[in-house]
Amino acid sequence: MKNHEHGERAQKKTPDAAEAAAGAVTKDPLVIRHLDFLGGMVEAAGWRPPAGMPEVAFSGRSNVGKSSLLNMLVRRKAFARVSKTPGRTREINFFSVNKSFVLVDLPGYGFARVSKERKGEWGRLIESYLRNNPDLRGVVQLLDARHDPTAEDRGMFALLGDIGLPTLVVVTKIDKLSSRERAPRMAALARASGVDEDQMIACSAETGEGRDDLAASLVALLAAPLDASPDDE
Ligand SMILES: Nc1nc2c(ncn2[C@@H]2O[C@H](COP(=O)(O)OP(=O)(O)OP(=O)(O)O)[C@@H](O)[C@H]2O)c(=O)[nH]1
Ligand SMILES: [Mg+2]
Repeated sequence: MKNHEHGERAQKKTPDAAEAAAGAVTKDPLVIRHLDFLGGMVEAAGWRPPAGMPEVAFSGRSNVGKSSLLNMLVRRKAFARVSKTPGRTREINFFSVNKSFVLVDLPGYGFARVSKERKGEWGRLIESYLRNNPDLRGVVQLLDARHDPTAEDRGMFALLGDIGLPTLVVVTKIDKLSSRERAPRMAALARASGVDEDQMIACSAETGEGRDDLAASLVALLAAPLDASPDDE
């Protein structure tokens, strides 16, 4: 939790509904005004939306809760599809928000019942999307609160580090842990994935926990100046 100085102005605890709806005094770091499904990318050289808007991609194991997290973030029940069948999201899906940036739902990896060949295709699709993408500002990597990072999760962290992409870690399904289990699990996940604990955000698509923290971190990521190291070009 960050503590900002708010000066003398007392924060209203319960903004009235009409004002909040009008966006007048809302503290929502990301008010959703417009949403658009732009389309899906199915192969490395295939269709993708026209370049130009900054993108943030959501990555993680199949069933970790990517689509649910996206829905929570944009406050829609069924915007990104949620499935009870792991491995359902097979393409890279692009959603524009407020006509100003793009959220990207990557296909989940690590689904056991998928052939080696199919896994190879997904790996190539994801890697080719992540590399050499000047619009990509960062990646939100999801980890399930109940499970240790898998070899594929570690592979993804290594790839993100190699490309040099800013990475936020979201711990999903936090509602599945008791309050007593939380702190040690968060510490263990931070250690196992090699990130600082305060770079991690605990979220629940069930309760809505973490939504505003995630929204604020995304807004900050999108606003961050692009790294313009001279040896890049
Ligand atoms: N309790 C709980 N269940 C969740 C949460 N987030 C997702 N789920 C459930 O987990 C399952 C998978 O969620 P999805 O959002 O489809 O996961 P995904 O990562 O998009 O999966 P793929 O598209 O297959 O890669 C669904 O049954 C969701 O209802 C959460 O925060 N809490
Ligand atoms: Mg999905």
